[in-house]
Amino acid sequence: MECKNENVKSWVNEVAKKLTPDSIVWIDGSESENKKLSQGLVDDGIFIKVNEKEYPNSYWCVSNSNDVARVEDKTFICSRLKGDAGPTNNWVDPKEMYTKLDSLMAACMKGRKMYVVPYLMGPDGSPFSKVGFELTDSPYVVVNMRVMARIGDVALKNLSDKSNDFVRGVHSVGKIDPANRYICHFPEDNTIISFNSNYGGNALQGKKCFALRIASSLAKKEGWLAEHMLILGITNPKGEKQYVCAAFPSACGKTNLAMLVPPVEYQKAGWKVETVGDDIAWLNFGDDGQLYAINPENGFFGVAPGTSDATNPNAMATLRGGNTIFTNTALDLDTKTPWWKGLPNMPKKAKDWLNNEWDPESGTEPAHPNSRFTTPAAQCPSISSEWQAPKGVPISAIIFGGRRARLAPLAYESKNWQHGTFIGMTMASERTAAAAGKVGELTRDPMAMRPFIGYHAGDYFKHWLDVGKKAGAKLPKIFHVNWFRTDDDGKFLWPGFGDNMRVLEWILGRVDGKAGSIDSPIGALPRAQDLNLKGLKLNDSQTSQLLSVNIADWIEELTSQDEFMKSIGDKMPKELWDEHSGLKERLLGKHKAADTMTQNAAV
Ligand code: GTP
Ligand code: SPV
Ligand code: MN
Repeated sequence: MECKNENVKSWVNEVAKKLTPDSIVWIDGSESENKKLSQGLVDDGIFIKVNEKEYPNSYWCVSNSNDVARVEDKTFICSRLKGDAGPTNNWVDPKEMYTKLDSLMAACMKGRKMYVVPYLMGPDGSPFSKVGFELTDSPYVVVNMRVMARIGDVALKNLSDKSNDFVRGVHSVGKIDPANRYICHFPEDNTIISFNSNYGGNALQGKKCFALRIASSLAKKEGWLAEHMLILGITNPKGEKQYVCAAFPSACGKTNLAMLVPPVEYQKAGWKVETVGDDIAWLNFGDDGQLYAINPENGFFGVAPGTSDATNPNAMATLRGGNTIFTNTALDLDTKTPWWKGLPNMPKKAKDWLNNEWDPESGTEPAHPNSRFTTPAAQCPSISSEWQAPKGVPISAIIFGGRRARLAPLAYESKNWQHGTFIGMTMASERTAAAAGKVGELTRDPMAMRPFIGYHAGDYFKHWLDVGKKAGAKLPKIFHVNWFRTDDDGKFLWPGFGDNMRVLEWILGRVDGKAGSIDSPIGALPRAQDLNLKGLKLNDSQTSQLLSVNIADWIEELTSQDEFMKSIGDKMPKELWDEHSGLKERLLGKHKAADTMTQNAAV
């Protein structure tokens, strides 16, 4: 299908004039085109075809060793006013950034092809879907985009000939030079330019650049939400189906929760879990006042380490379905299969993610902690029949959560939308390998969106509050969970993965008004008797640690919350300061009243 949109064509020519590729290749998204591109990557020694029996039509590759994760310090929101980017974003004046990039990128595609990738974020024909174009010199990006977004003709079909309503994206791998790496967003021009990275969220522009940063800014203007959330459907034994969204920071369990396999007793009782999305949700109000979520993506760009038949069999089955790209895992040279920690059968002979021969005796990890698989969502055995529903799925609950070794209990419920917004805004989590930086360090990560809010964070919080004030809105209940609380030896207290179903059951029980709870200063907590813990090897002390609120720790937390809220400045909404004061009062009241420092919900 030929692109007839003059706005697109003239822009493509303009970019080509500056970047001077040898040729321009329009991507149609076809099978044969994909075969050719993948074979080209094999011929260039970039892709290795893996074992056809284990993973049909799948490839293994490594990135440059300096290019293994998102780079938040090289990510910019270039709005005209600095105040519109706010304190959580790096900002450069758009004129200055365009000039800088023009000079850095001049003729950068010389000797290369420029691929024009038309892509659609969201289901074909959905009123909420949006079109983007990524002009890239990376065939790796093209074949990954084909899995992660709906590319080629389907995108052109969703753009009318005269429309100017599309995201303009330019990407060049340059020389993969970290010193001149730039991931730039121009929200006022619906434009993305990324340079000198070929990895994940830096290079696959549909994902974090468009579907979160640019989309969050559009969502603010248009009255909807673009969020770093999985979408999940749960059917109870009565056959009633409900959907929930959950926002966890990068590498904190979204893909795993989205593909949850309920414990056997739950399956026998008739519970069923289905996947709608594993990373991003676009939420729009329906005519009935409910929030409906679509998954703008078409595939999963999932964390490999820790993924196995024991933890996430649905992800493993998706990979075995083939058509998968493995980036920065190890490669078992005897079996020609990708390998990472968590999989059985440690290789005897393997290449590591640096493309070197790996010595199994060395004690080193052969896969990078942020190694990933790119795999089609449609192949997932748990994919919901509604995953491409044009109007989305109605959301009954929103769950926030992070990695907190000590502070946050297994689960708690907010009092209302405003309090829930406060709980999301005050989220914090220990840093993972998904972004450059020190792993393990506690970082404040409001709504799991700190790296992805495309405008002023204070305005973003206000937008959340405004969504809650919409006339006639039937809002989902808001919860917080923490799968990552540890004991004194640093071991996870909660078994996690499939057993997270037990917490989901409590959450749905709260939505239906059937499950019990006890009030605490931070929200309503499940008591041991409110959760189905049958079959778990948890002793009373472990259960009480999981379900308790340590008042002294929470009083300490107030200081860090306060610092973060102040860092947002005058735009931090007053309602959220009121919530903060309310929490403080409740905690200090408890502190005085209690004989013990710990409010133990388990007893
Ligand atoms: P991004 O793709 O970066 O946004 O990550 P994500 O939020 O989808 O995280 P993912 O589900 O890929 O999980 C990241 C890591 O956390 C993996 O190594 C998982 O094995 C581990 N993990 C996921 N769920 C749980 C859980 O319930 N308990 C424990 N202990 N670990 C978990
Ligand atoms: C994340 O970091 O949240 C991811 C991976 O989902 S990336 O696409 O690299 O952003
Ligand atoms: Mn993510």
